[in-house]
Amino acid sequence: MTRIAAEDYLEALAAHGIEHLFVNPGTDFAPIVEAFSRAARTNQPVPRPMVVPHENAAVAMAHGYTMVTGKPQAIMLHTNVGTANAINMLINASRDRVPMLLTSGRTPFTEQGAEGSRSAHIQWAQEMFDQAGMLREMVKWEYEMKRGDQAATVVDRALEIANASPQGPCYLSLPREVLGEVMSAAVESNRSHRAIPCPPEARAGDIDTLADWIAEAKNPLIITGMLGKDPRDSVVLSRLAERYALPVVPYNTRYFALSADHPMFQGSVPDPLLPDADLVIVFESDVPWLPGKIAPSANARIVQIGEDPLHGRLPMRSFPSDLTLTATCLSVLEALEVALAKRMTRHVAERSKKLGERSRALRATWQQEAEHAGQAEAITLPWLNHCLREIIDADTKVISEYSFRQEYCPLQSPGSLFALSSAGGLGWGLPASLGVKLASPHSLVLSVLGDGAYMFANPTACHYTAHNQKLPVLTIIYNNSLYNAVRRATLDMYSNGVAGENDGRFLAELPPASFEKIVTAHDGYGEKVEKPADLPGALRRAVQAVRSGQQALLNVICK
Ligand SMILES: Cc1ncc(C[n+]2csc(CCOP(=O)(O)OP(=O)(O)O)c2C)c(N)n1
Repeated sequence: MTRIAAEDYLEALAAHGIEHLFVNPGTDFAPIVEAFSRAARTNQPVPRPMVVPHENAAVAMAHGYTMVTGKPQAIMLHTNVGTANAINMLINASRDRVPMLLTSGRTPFTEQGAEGSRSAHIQWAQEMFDQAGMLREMVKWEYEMKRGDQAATVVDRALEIANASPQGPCYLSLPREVLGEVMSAAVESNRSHRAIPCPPEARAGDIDTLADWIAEAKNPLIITGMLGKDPRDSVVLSRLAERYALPVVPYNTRYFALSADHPMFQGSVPDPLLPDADLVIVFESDVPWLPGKIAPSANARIVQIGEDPLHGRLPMRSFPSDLTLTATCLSVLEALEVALAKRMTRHVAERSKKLGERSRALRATWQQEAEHAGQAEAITLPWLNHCLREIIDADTKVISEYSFRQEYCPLQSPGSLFALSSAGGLGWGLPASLGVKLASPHSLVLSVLGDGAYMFANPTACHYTAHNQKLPVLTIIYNNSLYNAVRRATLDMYSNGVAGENDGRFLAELPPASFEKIVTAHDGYGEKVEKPADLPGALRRAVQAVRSGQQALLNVICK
């Protein structure tokens, strides 16, 4: 049998360790279908294809999988229309630097005469002058495969760029004629001789400066954003924070940075500590505080650390920095441990006492809030989170689309928390939880989402995939019948305006729906919960369903 370029292409993906190709196919896929079929016949290693019936879900699944494994995955979508559907989740992955290979078919460029030329009406209207133009800003690199014999080298190039620091998505468009090109032999790749540059590490001199500043500081403060992407980050941070009494605020954290049980966990918002801090150390945070609301003291030393500490892909950002380190969190934390061990650190004992007391007081407040919430008429966020304590174990993975709060439900394990990208493209949590489950089949995987976020996720596509791919996840909807973030934004500007008279609810109200019924259409377990006292039992029943292999959803009606 003749060989086609799509076979080289799939084999190149497999050679890069890509285990899954999340696909949403179209008329452009014929050579890919043929190549998968041939591979199945010959037992040739290729990624496992998985049909996901919405493009955003496919990208978020890849995102979720990579957050757990660190390994980029590939997605293939249909021409411009399918690709357009995926851009919301691509923006999330791009801003949070999650490596992936996003690909789409390209409508055949020849109208007739070639193998793979146009054969359907849509193939004229689906052609664009610049298909990649709609997503170019959100990828590190993009290319259109021009010839069949490029199949291996374009994959090599895409993945070396996606994997190099700072990581991120790459895009490849795949014309049908090119994928279907008949090849005389398998194409060669020199990928084993193309070493990817190592992620950056800080210079020794900068580490010394930072260690000196920490040793002198009276009121240091650590703010983290993406720290914990490498789970080892949080292990070293935990040691360092305790040893040197360094308060930590994981602010809009995307990963588990520090347990809320740690005495140096000082809440999730920097505002109470920021004005008095004389040293602010920012680890991988695009927005370490909201400058319109709060600012560090003018005398404070500010340190910004990250693989791209200037966040060069953000058009505008002007946070101050007295020391800017282009380095991974882990390399800085490890180097600091060594450097600080050689220094006389002042103020540690007094700070340890002061912050320890503050942490105890905060934890008592959170506990009281939760207990109080348990007595209330309606379920609230503190109660929902507090009840999660009972079902979460060291191996549980929590996906948060804003609604999870460690304050009420401390986690303990590095790699146990994954939260929505700083870009805030809603509809991510549920499909990301499917990717996380795919990567960690033995863990309890639960997502906590708003009712708005749930609907953005194309729930039917996600529940359908959970069922068909045997990915039993637990979805918990914090259902306040509201776009509360929209309401808050209205009140921020117009609490004294006419909109404020209606509590900012205009355009933000979401009439309630029985979301628990949707999951049952996909053989899932669904329950609506309305009373605080009913929540623990409902969670237990849902976990039981999940443990028995059934996806589950709780529609938690909240105030
Ligand atoms: C794809 C997308 N569309 C719109 C928005 C704007 N937006 C931000 S928050 C929000 C409301 C979210 O509602 P919900 O998930 O119920 O959470 P709540 O704000 O009520 O806590 C919306 C619509 C967005 N971030 N992403």
